[in-house]
Amino acid sequence: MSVVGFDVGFLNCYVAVARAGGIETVANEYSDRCTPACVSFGPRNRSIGAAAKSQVVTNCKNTVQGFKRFHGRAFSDPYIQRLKSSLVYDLAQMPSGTTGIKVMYMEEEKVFSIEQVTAMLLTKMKETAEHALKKPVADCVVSVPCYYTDAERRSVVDAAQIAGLNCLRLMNETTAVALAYGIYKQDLPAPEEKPRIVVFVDIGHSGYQTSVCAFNKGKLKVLATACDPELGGKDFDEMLVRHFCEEFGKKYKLDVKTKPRALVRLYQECEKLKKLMSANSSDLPLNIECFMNDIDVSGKLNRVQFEEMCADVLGRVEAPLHNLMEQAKLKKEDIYAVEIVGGASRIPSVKERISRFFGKELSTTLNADEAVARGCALQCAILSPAFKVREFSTTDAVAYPISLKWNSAAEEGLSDCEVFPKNHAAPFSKVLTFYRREPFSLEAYYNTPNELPYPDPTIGQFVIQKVVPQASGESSKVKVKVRVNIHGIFSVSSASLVEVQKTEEGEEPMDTEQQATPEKEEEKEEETSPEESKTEKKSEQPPQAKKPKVKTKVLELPIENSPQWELAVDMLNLFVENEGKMIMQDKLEKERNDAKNYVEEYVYDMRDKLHGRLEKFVSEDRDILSLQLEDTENWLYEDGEDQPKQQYIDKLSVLKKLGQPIQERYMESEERPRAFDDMGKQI
Ligand code: ATP
Ligand code: K
Ligand code: MG
Repeated sequence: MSVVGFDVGFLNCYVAVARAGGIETVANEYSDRCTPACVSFGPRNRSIGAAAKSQVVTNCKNTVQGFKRFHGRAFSDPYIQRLKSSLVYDLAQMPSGTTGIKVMYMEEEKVFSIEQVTAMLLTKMKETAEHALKKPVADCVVSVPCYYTDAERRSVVDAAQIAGLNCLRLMNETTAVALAYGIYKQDLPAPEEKPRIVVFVDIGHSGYQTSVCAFNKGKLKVLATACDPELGGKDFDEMLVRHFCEEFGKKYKLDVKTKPRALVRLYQECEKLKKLMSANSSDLPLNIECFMNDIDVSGKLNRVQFEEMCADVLGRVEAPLHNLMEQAKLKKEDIYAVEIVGGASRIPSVKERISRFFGKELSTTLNADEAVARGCALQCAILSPAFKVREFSTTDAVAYPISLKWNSAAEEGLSDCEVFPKNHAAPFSKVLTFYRREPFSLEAYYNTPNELPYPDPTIGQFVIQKVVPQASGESSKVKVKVRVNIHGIFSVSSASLVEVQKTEEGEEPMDTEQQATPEKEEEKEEETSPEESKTEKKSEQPPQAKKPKVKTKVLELPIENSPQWELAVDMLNLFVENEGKMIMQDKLEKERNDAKNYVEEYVYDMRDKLHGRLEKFVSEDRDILSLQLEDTENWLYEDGEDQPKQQYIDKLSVLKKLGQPIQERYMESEERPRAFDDMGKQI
């Protein structure tokens, strides 16, 4: 059992693990706790994370970044089509209609689904966790933005599965932050007291998320969320890039947009400049050597100018805050604290606006970069039976209201019903009762299309199969359980038909309600009958002297599930298999490179020693070895540049065979005086 939290950011990813000492954010192989959300494809292998980031400029067409927003989206989505033109790498349509990424990998053109690309990133993060914990990792909690829809969430769950992970919960990023805040607080109000109300703000690279939560001892409840999925650090970078493109156009007559490499470099430099600007208000330089057409470029900017050019972006900071307070029906005086996290929350003018809105100082008690990952690891620890952690229950909120529509048996038309209003507690199950004679279908959809980041509000189709009338010919009572599960995903989780049987007088009726499937501890359940008023009333028993007792039997009904943009099982299995192959390929390539490096190291090391401490111990074999070393060096730069691993192993053993006797002679002479010393002591 592993306890791991993954913050899969748009730009930066973090891995937190639970160990005996508590929750810890762990570093990758470069001793960096931040792993860039970047995957690069090469002729022999993939590079992921920091190694990929270093290829953003040199291998720009095959290095993918910023793919978090492609989850659960059709390729034809206008949003994707708009983005496509601004990307350095290529997008393509998957056979299912979703978005894929087109790159050259292993010297072939390949299209990878977004689930595969995120799985690659998760593979890297999994390795980082495994390295830290020194054991295999499977169980984990993965973060997603709180504004993610069902299709996006399902896509991330699939990505985790492709990477061989068992995602115990997809956790909303702001909720993870709230958990990281609340679990250590010793002074929360008692359960029956008025809760402590805290606002959380996370501004990352791509998105702006806010939530307001109620805390009592041992629990937190998300009251409302409000977001701008398109406001983050990247929008500030965009403004800077636009500014310098214009300036360099005038000053140097360069059309930057025509050269992807130059553009990528400009983005990098602008991001650096933006960060520097958070700490300095004076003029700051931006210099890039050999930027385009061998021209060095330079410019400068100060914070006042920066804020001026970002006025529109900054103007969007307040709207979600208004929205949040309105939904929660709270006044500013009700807010105990405003906690901010996310890289872009460091921009002074962003902080200023949030602070002004609430009329209070902002709190930065949480680690702005690591809070999400830490919250996820805490949640994983709570869910894991193997780990003892303080009890803390987290109730999340439904982001978009969910409705069902169906063909009404009674009215010969479409009926609908909102099953989960906005901000309804989640996870949560509801049992709906229908009266039917035949199979019927339910369509789930988001009923506020304007709020969605999508053109299509469909969640999915669910067909309740094998429904038959009662023996008497009347409609059967069908109980349908719908739920928003622990990942925040809607589903029709079960359906059953209640069969009524008349029985002998005196026999005890069976208690059918007991057969309802037990729910998880945290999941609440509610029973409603959306059709009650519209459908036939339950047949009333005629007044009789002797009432026959009624026995009921519950039959489970099969459900055909077709969630929107679901990855087909055979595709998922294929992706799992392919990820395994690519991991193996990367491993083999690493071993091959290591073998080559060992040869190279031996050549340089031995040559040094032949002129140093080994000099006295070489005889006629010196020339042979020297010659071999030189030959090998030349070979490494020519034919030996790119050979199978075994070739390098063979080369190394040839060299070692020559070097070994010399080294032995040296060792012997080193040992000899020591041996005499030891004898001396013994006497
Ligand atoms: P998202 O949450 O949208 O998925 P993310 O989690 O990858 O994205 P973060 O790591 O929270 O994003 O933030 C990255 C952003 O914060 C980048 O735009 C980065 O330039 C910006 N940033 C980081 N430090 C500073 C700073 N000191 N001043 C200004 N911006 C900063
Ligand atoms: K992050
Ligand atoms: Mg983030």
